[in-house]
Amino acid sequence: MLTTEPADPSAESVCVEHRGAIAIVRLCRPAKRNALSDGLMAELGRRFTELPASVRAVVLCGEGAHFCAGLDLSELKDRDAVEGLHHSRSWLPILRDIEFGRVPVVAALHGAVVGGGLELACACHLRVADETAFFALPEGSRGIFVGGGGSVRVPKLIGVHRMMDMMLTGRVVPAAEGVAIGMAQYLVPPGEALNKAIALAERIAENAPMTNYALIHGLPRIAEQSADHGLFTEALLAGIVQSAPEAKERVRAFLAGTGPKVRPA
Ligand code: 1HE
Repeated sequence: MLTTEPADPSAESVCVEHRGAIAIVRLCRPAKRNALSDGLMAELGRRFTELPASVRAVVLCGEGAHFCAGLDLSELKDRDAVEGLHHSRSWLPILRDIEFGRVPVVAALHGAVVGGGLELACACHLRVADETAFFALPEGSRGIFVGGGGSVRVPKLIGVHRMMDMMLTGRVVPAAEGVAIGMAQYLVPPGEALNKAIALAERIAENAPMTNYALIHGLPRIAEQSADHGLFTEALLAGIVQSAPEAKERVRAFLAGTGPKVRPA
C-alpha cells in the first residue's frame, strides 16, 4: 500500500511516502534544485525523527532533475566566526540522526549531488547513483568550507587525497567514476536510482531489525576503535543480536530446510 503524507505547507518541502515497511523521504524543492535552506534542514530532521516504528528502512531522494544543490547560497549571510560555527553545527545533529538513527537509509542519487547535498548523501548507509549523477564540492570556488560533516565522512569513502582534489580544483566526478572510487555502491541507468534504492531498502527491511541496528551503529564505531576494542565490541553485538527470538527462529528455519539459501550472484 502506498500512502502519501503531504508536507506541512508552512515548512520547506520534504515529503514522505510510506510503502509497507519502507519510507521514501524526498527533498521537494526542485525549483531551487533542492538547495538545503535552514527550513528544509529542520523539516528533514523532523521527518527522520518522526518516522513510525513500522518503518524498517528509508530511501532518501530528490524531486526534479537533481538530488541536491547543497547549501542554500541565498541564505549565506554576513555571519561572524561564532555565528558561522553555530550554523555549521546546526546541521550535525540532523545528519547524525540519519547516520545513527533506528534504521538503514539508502540514498537514490541523480543529477547534482554537490556540496551539502554530497554531505547529506554521505550520511546515508548506501548510495545508488544513476548515470546522470555528478559529485562535486564547489565550496572552494565559493570561498567557503564544508560544514555538514563532509571533512569527516567523505574521506572515509574516497580518501583524503581525492576530497582534497575535488575541493582544491573544483573537479566534478561523474557517476561511474564516483562508484569506482567508493562514493556510491551501485551504478544504474538514468532514471533507475529510485527503483534500485527501493528494491535494496525492501531487501534490507527483511533482515532482523536488531542486525540492521547493530550494523549501522556498530560498523562505523568499530572502524574507529583499536583492533582489540573492536573485537570486544563485535563480540558484545554478536551476543545481543543472536539472542533475539527472531534470530533464533531464522536459524531454526534454515536448519529445517525452510530458510533461504545463499545463491551465487
Ligand atoms: C540555488 C542553489 C543553491 C541552485 N543555493 N539557490 N552549491 C553550489 O555551489 C551549487 C550551485 N548550483 C549549481 O551549480 C546549479 O544550480 C546546479 C548544477 C545544481 C543545477 O543547475 P541548473 O542549470 O539545473 O539550475 P540553475 O538554473 O542553476 O538553478 C535553478 C534555480 O535554483 C536558480 O534560482 P532562480 O530563482 O534563478 O530560478 C538558482 O539560483 C537556484 N539554486 N542551486 C541557492 N545551492 C554545510 S556547508 C555546505 C556548503 C555547500 O553546500 S557549498 C555548495 C553550494
